[in-house]
Amino acid sequence: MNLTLEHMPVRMKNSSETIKRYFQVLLRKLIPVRVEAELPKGNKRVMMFVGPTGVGKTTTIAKLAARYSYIQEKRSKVGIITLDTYRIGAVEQLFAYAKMMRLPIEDVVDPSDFNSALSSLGHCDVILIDTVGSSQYDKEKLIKLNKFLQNSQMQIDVNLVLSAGCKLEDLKEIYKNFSFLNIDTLIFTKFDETKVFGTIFSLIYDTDKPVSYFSIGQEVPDDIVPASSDFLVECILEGFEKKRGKDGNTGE
Ligand SMILES: Nc1nc2c(ncn2[C@@H]2O[C@H](COP(=O)(O)OP(=O)(O)OP(=O)(O)O)[C@@H](O)[C@H]2O)c(=O)[nH]1
Ligand SMILES: [Mg+2]
Repeated sequence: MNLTLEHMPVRMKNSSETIKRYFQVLLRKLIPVRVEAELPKGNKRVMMFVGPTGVGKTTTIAKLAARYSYIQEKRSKVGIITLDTYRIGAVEQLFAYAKMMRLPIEDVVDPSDFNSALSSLGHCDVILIDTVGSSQYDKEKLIKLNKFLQNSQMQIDVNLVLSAGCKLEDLKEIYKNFSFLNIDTLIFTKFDETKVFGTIFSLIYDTDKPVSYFSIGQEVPDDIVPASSDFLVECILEGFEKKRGKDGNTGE
């Protein structure tokens, strides 16, 4: 951007509005976005959420479960599966959300039981699968996760969940080490905890993986927006806080 500014005609450089518009037009075309209405592989949405610890996988699932089953005009039958049976309290977190929303939920410990859980939610249009958070360097956990995917009789859409505040070097390492799971789309969380959005932009641009959602706070179900390049570019140019003030908090 600095280089572009240097070479810009003086007449353009004098107007901050013109500069902003110039970069908006330029940047918005550079990153791939997955439109929400587009169904992932297969006829249903069977979405698995993977990623490092504490990035907001479970919270994102709770938001999307509400979004797909109650908020969107076209209401879908939603079911939930959790593979995060490893830690004390993890299953209860998602069971509590499912109970509140009256949605069916299954927990699966062993990869060989995964298909029967998928079958028992066969009547659902959308199945959201939570997984245990894993360091990108914890090979054992990642291999176990892959066993679930390999055992599955259904096509699974793999969503890599990443925190917006993470350093670019770490984001790249996380992407690299999770990519053997065949990532379909990226989700970024914690927009409210950073002021720097160029890192996210760079990762989406470098990996050329479409981004599908942005999580913009802790509130379930409100703090999630379908990704758009306009929204991200505006966060880069103006910051998230300012945007929140201007448009309410959705940016939609
Ligand atoms: N500020 C902010 N907090 C968030 C956002 N999304 C999730 N959180 C919070 O981050 C914390 C961790 O969220 P979880 O959904 O449990 O994260 P997780 O990825 O499932 O964590 P593990 O299962 O432990 O790997 C909770 O306190 C959430 O409320 C967000 O967009 N912004
Ligand atoms: Mg979790």
